Amino acid sequence: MIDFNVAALRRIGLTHPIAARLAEHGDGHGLPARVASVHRASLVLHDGQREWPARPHPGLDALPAVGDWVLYEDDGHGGTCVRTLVEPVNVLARRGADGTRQRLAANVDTALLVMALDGDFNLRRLERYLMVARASDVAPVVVLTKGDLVPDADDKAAQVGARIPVAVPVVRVQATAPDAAGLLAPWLGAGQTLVLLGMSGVGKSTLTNTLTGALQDTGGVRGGDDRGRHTTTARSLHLCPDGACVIDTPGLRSWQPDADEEDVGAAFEEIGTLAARCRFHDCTHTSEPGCAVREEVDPDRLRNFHKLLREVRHAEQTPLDRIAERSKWKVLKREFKARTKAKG
Ligand SMILES: Nc1nc2c(ncn2[C@@H]2O[C@H](COP(=O)(O)OP(=O)(O)OP(=O)(O)O)[C@@H](O)[C@H]2O)c(=O)[nH]1
Ligand SMILES: [Mg+2]
Ligand SMILES: [Zn+2]
Repeated sequence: MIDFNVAALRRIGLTHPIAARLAEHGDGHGLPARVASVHRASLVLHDGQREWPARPHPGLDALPAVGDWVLYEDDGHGGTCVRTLVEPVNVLARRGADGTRQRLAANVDTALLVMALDGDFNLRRLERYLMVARASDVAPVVVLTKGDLVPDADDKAAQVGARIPVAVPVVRVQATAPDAAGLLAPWLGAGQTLVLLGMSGVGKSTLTNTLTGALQDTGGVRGGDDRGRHTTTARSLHLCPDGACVIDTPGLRSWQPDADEEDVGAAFEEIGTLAARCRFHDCTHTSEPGCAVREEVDPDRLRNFHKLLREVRHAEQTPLDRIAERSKWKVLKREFKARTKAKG
């Protein structure tokens, strides 16, 4: 069995399931560490005592993400090589434009979904983030920042409360103010791992600095609009004084969810429940009479539900399915053309 310093690894978020998985790698090859940051193809590891660079072995199935647990070895040239990726408890991921899965962060307990109450405010996007957290089995907490900058902060916060499931906690912070740590204390217990997700400029790095004492760059916001400048360029893990780990991430420009229909259903649970009261058992909640969903659910939320459902159905198709579908369309189009020609 691998010999490891449990006390030091706890400091960087070692949990029981991960300790058990580390113990299973009993062949004595490699020492455990956590991925503290990822820069293109190079990694920074942390073992609870020190941080140092490493490179992933080309034979790894997937490039480790920040938060992953790995086993490392000396590469024989004075460097460190990561040969084993310990199976994570959960992974936050997204799909690239080509359908490939990109791992964003692993072994996370809580996702702080950060949204600013200024121009960044967007309930549909928040619903999308909530669905991804749900799909990855990560507990979401909505964090609303920049309330100090706008006159209608209370009104917007109330809209959030009215729109998302009551079970999801919503916390309002000023990311620069020290009391942010107190407001988020329920999720900052020792050994907890949190990830901050949200658009560029909403205050993720500012909040990371406030919670951990880190000195990460934070951005000014471009004049004219409220969009950030993409100040943060890599995902990185930081330690809080009370023992939690916080992963800061760059703002996501687009987030194609790595989710399926079931995840959408789970994130919009009340729609499934209400559907039992629709007049038609196969009601699509679009135009049918006697639809209980349309009666109860915010119309914009329902539109977003349908949109996300379409998206995941599309993403679920493998590239081969897509090719088959495209050629089917081509055939139909050709037939259609032939028919209109025949008519004319
Ligand atoms: N007044 C006020 N300013 C804030 C708040 N949160 C963040 N800011 C400011 O907003 C700007 C952007 O904050 P960052 O922390 O860099 O944003 P980010 O989410 O890390 O952005 P990216 O790294 O680009 O993804 C900085 O100038 C912060 O000082 C807040 O709650 N109130
Ligand atoms: Mg940042
Ligand atoms: Zn219906």
